[in-house]
Amino acid sequence: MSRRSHDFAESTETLMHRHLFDSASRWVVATSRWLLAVALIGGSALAHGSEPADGFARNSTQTRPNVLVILVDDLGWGDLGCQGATDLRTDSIDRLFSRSLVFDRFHANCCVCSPTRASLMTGRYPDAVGVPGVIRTHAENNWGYLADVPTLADQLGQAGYHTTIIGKWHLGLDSPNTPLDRGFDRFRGFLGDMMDDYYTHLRHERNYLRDDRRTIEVEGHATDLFTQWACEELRVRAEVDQPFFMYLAYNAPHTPIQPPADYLERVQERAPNMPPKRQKLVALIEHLDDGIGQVLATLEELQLADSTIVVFTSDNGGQIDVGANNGPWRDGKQSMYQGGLLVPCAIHWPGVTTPGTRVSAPAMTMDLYPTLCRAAGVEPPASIDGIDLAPLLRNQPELESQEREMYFVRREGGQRYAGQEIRALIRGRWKLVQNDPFAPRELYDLETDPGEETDLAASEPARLRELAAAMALHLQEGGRVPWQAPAPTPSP
Ligand SMILES: [Ca+2]
Repeated sequence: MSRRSHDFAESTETLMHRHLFDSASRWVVATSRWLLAVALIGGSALAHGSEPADGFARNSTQTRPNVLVILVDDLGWGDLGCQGATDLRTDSIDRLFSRSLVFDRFHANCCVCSPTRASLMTGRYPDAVGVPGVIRTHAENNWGYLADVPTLADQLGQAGYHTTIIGKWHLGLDSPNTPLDRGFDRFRGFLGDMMDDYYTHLRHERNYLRDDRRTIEVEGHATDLFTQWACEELRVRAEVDQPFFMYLAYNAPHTPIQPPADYLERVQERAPNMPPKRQKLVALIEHLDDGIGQVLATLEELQLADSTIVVFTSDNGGQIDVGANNGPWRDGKQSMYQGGLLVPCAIHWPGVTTPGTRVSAPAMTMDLYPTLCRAAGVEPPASIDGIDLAPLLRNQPELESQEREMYFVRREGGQRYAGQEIRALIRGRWKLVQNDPFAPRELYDLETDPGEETDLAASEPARLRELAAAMALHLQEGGRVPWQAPAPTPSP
C-alpha cells in the first residue's frame, strides 16, 4: 500500500471509526473487517474488464443470474443499524448487508433523485443523458429530459431477461420516457417525483400511479403496496424459466415522513425521549425494512435467492431537516458535500461476493450498469462513464493505486439556484466543490480532511485550477445533450 493511500485510509477510517465506535461496541468488529479490506485493497480504484457470470442457478436450467436492485429514496449513509445507527432497528437490511459486500464510499451520482436514477438506468453521468436536475410534474420547474440511450432494462431485455420496475420511476411522465417505453416489460408504480401522501399517492392532486400504462387507484401505504407488488411479481417470475431483472424503487423514506401509526407507536414506546421528528423517520425506515425483509424472504421461499444478485442502495443522502443520519459526513440531501453523496450500498452476488467484506474503493451509482450488464453476459455500450465493479466484487483489486475522477452536477430553479448548477469533482484525494452557484469554489483534501472542514482554495490555487479544468471538460460533455423536451411541432 502506498503511503498516500495509507494516509487516506487512516484519516477516513478515523472519522468512520469514531462514528461506528461511538454508536456501539459491536461495530469494532465491522471496523476491523473494514480495515482489513482497506489493507487488502490498498486504496485501489477499479478497472474495466471482467468475466461473464459463473456458478449460477444451480437448481435451474437458467445459466445467468437474476438481478434485483433495491433503490430507496433519501436514506442517509448512517441510517441503518449496520451503518452504525443505534436508535433504529433494520434487522432485514442488516442481514442483507452481513451477507454482502458493502461499500463504505459508494457515491450516489447526485445529491437529488432524478439524476442518480438516470445514471443507474444509463451508466452515464446524468447531464450526459439530459438529466442534470430533477424531472418534475410542472414544466416550469422541470430540469431534465432523459436522452434516447439504451437503459439497463433495454440491455438486459435484449439479453433475454424479463424486466420489471416496481415503485418510483421519476425519469419522465409521458412517452417516449415512461418505463414501458424505456425497456421495461412490466411497471407497477408511479411516474412522478414524489407523493404528497403515502396513502392517497397523489402529487399536486394528480394520480401518477400506473399498472403498466393504466392509471390505477388502490388503497394502502405506498411501501406496503410496493412490497406486495414485488412479491407478487417474483411469484410470477418463479414460474417462468427466464432470468429476470427487477428494479424495486421504494419512495420511502422520502418526505412526507408518514409512517404507519403502529410503527410510530412502537418507536414512541421504545424511545420516548427521542425527538418526535426523529421518531417518525425511524418508524418510516423500520417499516421500509420490514417490507424489504418480506421481499427477501419471498426470494428465499421461491428458491431464487441463490440465483439472484441483490443490490441495495439509496439515491442520495438523507434529508437533515427531517432528522436523517448521514454518519460522519458533512451535510445531506441537496448538498454536494459528502453527506449528500455518500450512501449505503451492499451487493450480494451468490458465489462471487464474500459475506462481511467492507471495501473503501470509491464507487458510484452508474457503475451498477456495466457491472450488471456483464453479470448478465451483455457487453455495455463503450460510451458509458461507469466502471465494472466485478473485479472488486470478486476480490481481485488492482494492485496499483488509481486516482479515480468522479463528477457531480445538479441544475435547479428557485432563488438559490436560478436555473444554474452546483457541482463537485473528486479526483483521488482532492475535491472541488461549488455548493452554491453564486459562491466561490471550495477545495478539500479528503485524505486529511474527510469531513470537509478546511477549505484549501486559497492555499492551493494550482490544484484548484487543475480540478476546475477537469470539471470544465465534464460541463462541455453535458453541453452536447438537451435537458428539456423537444419543442412541440407547430400545427399545419
Ligand atoms: Ca431521493
